[in-house]
Amino acid sequence: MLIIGIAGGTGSGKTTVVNQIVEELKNDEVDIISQDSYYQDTSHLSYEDRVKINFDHPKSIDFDLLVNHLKELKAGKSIEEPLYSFTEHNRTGETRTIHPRKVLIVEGILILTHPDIRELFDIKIYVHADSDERLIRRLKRDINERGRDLDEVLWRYQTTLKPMHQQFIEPTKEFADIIIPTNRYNTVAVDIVQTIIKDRLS
Ligand code: UZR
Ligand code: MG
Repeated sequence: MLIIGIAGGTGSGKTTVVNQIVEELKNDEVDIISQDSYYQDTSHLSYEDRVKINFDHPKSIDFDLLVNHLKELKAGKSIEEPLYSFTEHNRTGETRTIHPRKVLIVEGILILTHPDIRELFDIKIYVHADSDERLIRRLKRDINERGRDLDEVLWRYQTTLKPMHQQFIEPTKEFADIIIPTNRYNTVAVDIVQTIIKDRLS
């Protein structure tokens, strides 16, 4: 199994890159695991306390569970991925069965911060977009898809997203094998990744 880790700040275009990579593969050849599914279980907290969690800090992620799951998959076993609710800021209690595949993609802002997880990746990718581009995309997404307002998004960006990005996310660029720029539409970088995948699979 080939495990590809894809990191990059919020709004950097990780989802787009993942979709482009997956496009060339058959459904039963690939699966995608999102870091979002591995936020810590916060069932013991009230909703008011869960909202205050810093979701951009590495300690908000249950890396132990993610490491275990990746090891199980590598050993040819299936796992139960916890499903997460962004409105409840908690696990839903439901899971999705993930079977071992030829290619597994793991994506998330903090995915390259953890040494054990980096070890498990065969290819490490960092998706880069300028911070103004990322803020524009984040604003549009949170307002259009997550029901937040302008002031709230900007406040979160300045007080949490930007400092956490600078402290924890941006520094992981040095661990990347490939850095994909997404300020503009880019097909060459994805072509290169697809070539590597085909080469490894054949
Ligand atoms: P991407 N996030 C939420 O908004 N709510 C949650 O319950 C859990 C996470 C956000 C998180 C982070 N920060 O910036 C973003 N906040 O999801 C990462 N606040 O997702 O890489 O798709 O932007
Ligand atoms: Mg995303």
